[in-house]
Amino acid sequence: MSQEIFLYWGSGSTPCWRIQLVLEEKNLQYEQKLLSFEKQEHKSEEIMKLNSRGQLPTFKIGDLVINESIAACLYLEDNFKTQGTCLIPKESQPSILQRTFEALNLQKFCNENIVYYVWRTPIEKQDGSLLIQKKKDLNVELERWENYLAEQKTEFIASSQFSMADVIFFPQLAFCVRMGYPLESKCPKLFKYYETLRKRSSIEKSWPPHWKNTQNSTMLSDC
Ligand SMILES: N[C@@H](CCC(=O)N[C@@H](CS)C(=O)NCC(=O)O)C(=O)O
Repeated sequence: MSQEIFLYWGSGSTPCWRIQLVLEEKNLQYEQKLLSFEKQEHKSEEIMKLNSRGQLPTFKIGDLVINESIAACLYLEDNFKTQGTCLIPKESQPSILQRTFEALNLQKFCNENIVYYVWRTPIEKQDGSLLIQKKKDLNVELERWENYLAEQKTEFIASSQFSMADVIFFPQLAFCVRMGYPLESKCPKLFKYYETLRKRSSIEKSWPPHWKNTQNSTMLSDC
């Protein structure tokens, strides 16, 4: 199967990072274009033609356009199963699929509940007690994942090998750290997981470029 693969992506976008990770793990050749959210490049005509939501990732493989990140990741896994890392080995399929979709809870509790709320609400209109509750909810969610690692006794989030669940979960965890979450003190097992995986080649290669030379936020540092 040799089809042209093209990824439009934005730095720091966890859905974009998922697809980059699968492409790297599968050693696939692909063309890419890094777009700026700040400059609204995701709303350009070039993107809107392919993705009416004007969102990144916008992803093409051959004549197919698959813009939902998890759909694109599953498609790539299915079509390049034997190339590079097998991300959903049959024997661990149930736990991998469970954790793959379950990881979206972290996106909800971190990005949607807190980060977008803070970014989009003028500071004088932010509800302090609501924010405290949202941070408590995030703590509960991360504690759940901390316990999974303790119970499973695996190095990775769903099985003994790097899998699709890590592809979806890791970028989201890294985003929490980027936003200032005190992972080391609150979730030592997750911190060890984070430290181990950040050295993985696919993750190093696709690390959000603007995270390399700018400081982490402190938004979640009081969680
Ligand atoms: N469900 C989509 C979500 C994609 C998404 O929300 N992308 C964000 C960046 S992380 C975006 O493009 N936001 C700009 C906008 O919605 O206008 C996926 O997983 O691929």
